Amino acid sequence: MAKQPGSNEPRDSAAATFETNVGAGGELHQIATGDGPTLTTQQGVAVADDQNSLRLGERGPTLLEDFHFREKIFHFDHERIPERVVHARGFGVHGTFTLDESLADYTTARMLTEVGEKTPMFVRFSTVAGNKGSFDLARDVRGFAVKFYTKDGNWDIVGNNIPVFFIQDAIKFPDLVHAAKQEPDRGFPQAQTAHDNFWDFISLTPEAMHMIMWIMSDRAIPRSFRFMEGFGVHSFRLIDAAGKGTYVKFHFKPKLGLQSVMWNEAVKINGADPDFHRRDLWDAINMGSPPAWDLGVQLFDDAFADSFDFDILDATKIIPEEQVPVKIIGSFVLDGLVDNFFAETEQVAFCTQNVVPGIGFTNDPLLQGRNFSYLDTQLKRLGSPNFTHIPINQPRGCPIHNFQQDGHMAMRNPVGRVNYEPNSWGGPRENPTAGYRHFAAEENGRKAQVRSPSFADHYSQARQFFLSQTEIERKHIGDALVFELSKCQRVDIRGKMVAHLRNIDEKLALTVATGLRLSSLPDPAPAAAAPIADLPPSDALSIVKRGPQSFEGRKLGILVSDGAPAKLVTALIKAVEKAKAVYEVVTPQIGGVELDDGTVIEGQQKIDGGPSVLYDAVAILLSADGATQLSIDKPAKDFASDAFAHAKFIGYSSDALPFLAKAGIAPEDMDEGLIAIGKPGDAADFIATCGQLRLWTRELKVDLDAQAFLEPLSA
Ligand code: HDE
Repeated sequence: MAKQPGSNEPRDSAAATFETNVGAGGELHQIATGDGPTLTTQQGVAVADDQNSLRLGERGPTLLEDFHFREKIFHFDHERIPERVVHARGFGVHGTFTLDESLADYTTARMLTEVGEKTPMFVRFSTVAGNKGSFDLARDVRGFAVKFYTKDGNWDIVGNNIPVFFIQDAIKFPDLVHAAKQEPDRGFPQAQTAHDNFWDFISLTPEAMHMIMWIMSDRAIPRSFRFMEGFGVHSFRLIDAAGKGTYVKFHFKPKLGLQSVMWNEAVKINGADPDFHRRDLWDAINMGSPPAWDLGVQLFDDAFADSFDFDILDATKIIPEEQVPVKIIGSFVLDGLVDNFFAETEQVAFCTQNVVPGIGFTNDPLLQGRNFSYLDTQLKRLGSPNFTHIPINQPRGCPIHNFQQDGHMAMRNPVGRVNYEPNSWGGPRENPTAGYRHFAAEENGRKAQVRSPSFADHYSQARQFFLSQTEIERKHIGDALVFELSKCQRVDIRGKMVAHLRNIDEKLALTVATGLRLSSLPDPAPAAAAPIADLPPSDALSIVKRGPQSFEGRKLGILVSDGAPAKLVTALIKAVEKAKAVYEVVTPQIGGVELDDGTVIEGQQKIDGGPSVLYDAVAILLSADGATQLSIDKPAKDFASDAFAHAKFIGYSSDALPFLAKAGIAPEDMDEGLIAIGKPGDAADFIATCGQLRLWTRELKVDLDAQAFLEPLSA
């Protein structure tokens, strides 16, 4: 049987035992003993007693003389470093990139030219708005930050799972982040944009409208880090040996396909398992099923840039894949868990300025601003310009030689007499051939605080994104807008947003206005540039159109009772494993159940701890008695009714039918997503159907908001 989720063994399992000794004065000394090295102070002094501080008399005051106690508490007091202002909650893992196709015609970067070259990397996934202790399934952008330890030095692509951004100029970033995070007077809401300040700022920032379509779409509630795309967002530049530049956009495409959850599901997952995304990745890597992505590039030149409808320096725009195809050049596997979360995930310092020879920047004003911000932020967080000496930040593929010295926590000072350059002694020298050369761009113009007119169109690609979605994805965007704006207390902010939506799609605007019960439809917001209404839709923008059609990497929850049919349970488990998926057995008590052939199967979750929102599909295999017993149990009934409401596929044994009816799935509600598993042979068919992931047609029947979507009020 394959390894199942949560089965990670502790890395060091030496057990401790306690011994109680009686001292000369009759006092008690309790000492933990066991295998393992001697406990020491930071100075290397062996510790005799780690249970009791030094005190005068058995019940007397604690003495300052106890250097071990003071060192231990002092160190503890200073354990925290400032969390990231944004992207505070993250999860990092190691991996390896392998190049399949050379970009030697465009760049000198060895990582992108030496076919077969394997480059170690570290990736940190994150949410943006929530604090470090917030939940994983916030509606939010996900950070997808990558550090490649290349032979030419460290190269960071500090990307997101959404290819555009809210703003066009870095000077607006503090305002955006202030508006999105907790409101300053009350310190809430946490990890959510559903509040007045965020929507106030957005309603006054038309350039955000394309990004708003993306974050109101299911992209912002991904099922797993493993099923997310990543994007470098900006146009970067590849530079060849002759100094010629080619524009490039970076894409990461998950081999397992795209998948998201539903909003109602996300809300419940956050309660059931706030660590849902990190646990998912931890489990997948631990079980030996590491996720992988293709690395792709969109390459284009000045001629394309000049002919494109939008400015390629504007980070609120994409270049549709249909216009410039994504060329896959290699892939990466993320298969290494960190040894220590703080040392690696917390201390990793990504900087957009970290590029290697052959890779350069463009004038994207967001990128230019980021190049300042990331270095600056690392000094604040890590406290020293020597943050590059921390192992996770050190280059691995190349030597480091320079005359930078001293500072807090310097681990790597130049040796010898010389610490300046040029010098007559020796030591590191510049290398005009291999050294980094900035792209020699021709620049001229007026020095002024301006925004180029080529950045003025804020609605056309928002519309293109919306119209590229399937019907159900469009509904979800409408639902999300109604949900978020319903949390705004100021009615005028709701109206201002609908005014923007009118420039994107009239039906969407009407749906949202209906969902909010606006008394009248506001006029469209004034547009700085007339929107282009007929940009062709792009299938690459839809999650559903890029769905995997396979259950691989997904998780089945199997609810069983005492007396459940053993043959069906066994067949189902086999089918899950064959599909390279995983399962968890959910039982009334964690100790498990006895199946009808007498075998005992352990539960991985007790019903209340394993609600169906944690699974991609569920099977409910009960005996007749089990069905009767569970019919009074609310968590068990929620298991079934939530799976139904979340449009999941549900397999069931015939004896489970009365239970389903009690859970609110009446005989007349039965649809093709409810699949009888009557004999072992049905199990494989059920799992094959689960590959469709959801039965979206059901959603329209179980959601009142669908009415506003199906029949919005007319203007
Ligand atoms: Fe960031 N961003 N950002 N950002 N960003 C940070 O750096 C910033 C932007 C992104 O896992 C900070 O180390 C500015 C776009 C990721 O450690 C900070 C602007 C994109 C991460 C910062 C942006 C990102 C950060 C906070 C506007 C997608 C997490 C802590 C110009 C392409 C990296 C830190 C990790 C983190 C500044 C906009 C992605 C404050 C000024 C666009 C994935 O430096």
